[in-house]
Amino acid sequence: MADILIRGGTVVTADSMGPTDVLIRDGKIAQKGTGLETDGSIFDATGQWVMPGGIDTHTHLDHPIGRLGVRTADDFHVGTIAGACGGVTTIIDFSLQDRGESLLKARDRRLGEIEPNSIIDYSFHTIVTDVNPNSIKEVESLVESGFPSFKVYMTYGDKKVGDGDLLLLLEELAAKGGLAYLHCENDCAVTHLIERHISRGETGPSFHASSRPVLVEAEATNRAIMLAEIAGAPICIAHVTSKLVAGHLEEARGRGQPVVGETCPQYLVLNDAVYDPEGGFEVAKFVCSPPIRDIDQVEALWSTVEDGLLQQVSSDHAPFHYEDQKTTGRDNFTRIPNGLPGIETRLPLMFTYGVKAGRISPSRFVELTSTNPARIFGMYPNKGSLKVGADADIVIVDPNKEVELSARCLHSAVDYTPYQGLRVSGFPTMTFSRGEVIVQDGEVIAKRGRGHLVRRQKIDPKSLP
Ligand code: DUC
Ligand code: ZN
Ligand code: ZN
Repeated sequence: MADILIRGGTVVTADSMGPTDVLIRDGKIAQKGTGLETDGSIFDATGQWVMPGGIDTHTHLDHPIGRLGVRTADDFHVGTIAGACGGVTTIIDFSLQDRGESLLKARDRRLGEIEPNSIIDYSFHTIVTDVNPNSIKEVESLVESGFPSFKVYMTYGDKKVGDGDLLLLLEELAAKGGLAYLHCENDCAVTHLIERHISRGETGPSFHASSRPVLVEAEATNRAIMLAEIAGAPICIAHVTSKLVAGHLEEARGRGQPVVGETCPQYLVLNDAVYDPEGGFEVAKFVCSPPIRDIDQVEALWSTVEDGLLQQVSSDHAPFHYEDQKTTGRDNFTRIPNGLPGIETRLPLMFTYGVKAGRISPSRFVELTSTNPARIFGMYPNKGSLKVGADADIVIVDPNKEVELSARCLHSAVDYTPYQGLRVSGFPTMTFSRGEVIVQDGEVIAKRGRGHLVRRQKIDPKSLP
């Protein structure tokens, strides 16, 4: 493969920003400096920012929701195209263990689904729904074969793992170099609040939010942290929505516990006005768990992103069509599939509402959306950095190019965007994956199935950001 030179741009990494040329050889970063030359191809990045490709560690592509008999609207081809167009070069999606199923078998089934389809690099977290002696035994093989992270739902019907089983799993993860990635909501409280709404005939989509208040999330998060401390296990708390919850993480980190947290753009850019009953059933477009919080919580959450209390921003991309999927819950909000599309808009939203709004620095933006995700989940520095020798996963962004968001301009199969009409910058003009141009000026030029599996390192609790 001929060398590629990205010339004249401003390189932004998690720790610096400045004018730098980047030379790519054989899919890797070969050299950085000023005044570099090549006989190969040259891309002029004058006036643009050159950054490590985005890493989205929380996507649900082609994800089955058994209870409702639906799958998310994007398969691994469409979903990774949407990701690449939004500057994402690596995803970590999920393999879901059916009850009684081997974790390894669930992982292999998912690999068979993604391999022929993904245009970007990928890995999976293993969702453990059934903690039994065999699942515990399989933890070591998964960690050793490059799959060191394990997702646990503390709520969600038959996917829920109870405290005793969670503790067993955490102990095994601590012993074998794994990390738990936790969805924290108190299942008893959610069930109780849902039943109360339904018994009163309160079945519209707005009641989704009041059945899952912040306290439900805060209680489960605190419990997860305490169980992790008992087990001595490192954990990552998924989709933190409020400062109260982030405060539990802060206390634990203050005690030296290896705990990290993520939030998502929907909790920073939207607020609970989206649940106004005046919106009728269209409110269902914003039904996700945990739900979107009120404006005061949103402002407070920004402060946790600014001052380093939370370590990563992922999308929790879980797209469901409005017309024939969200509408499953027209008569009962508990039957609305939970989730929002976001893989393609994560970087532009964080760029616009974070960097351009002056809330976070360009380096912090890279840290939250690429470098820390790589560090937390065992891929750094080969991913999430522009160090010499790392994979040349690069996005080039024109910071001044604005786009008005609409479902039509995005690449997900879903029929709406929660961000309709917002004007954002931060879409890439070019996305490189291992030195190959996969998107240029909005045109996708990647072969289906070109993505590689990323085998990840064991988790060293001391190296968590
Ligand atoms: N909540 C989740 O936990 N996952 C998918 C989407 C959602 O809303
Ligand atoms: Zn979740
Ligand atoms: Zn999720």
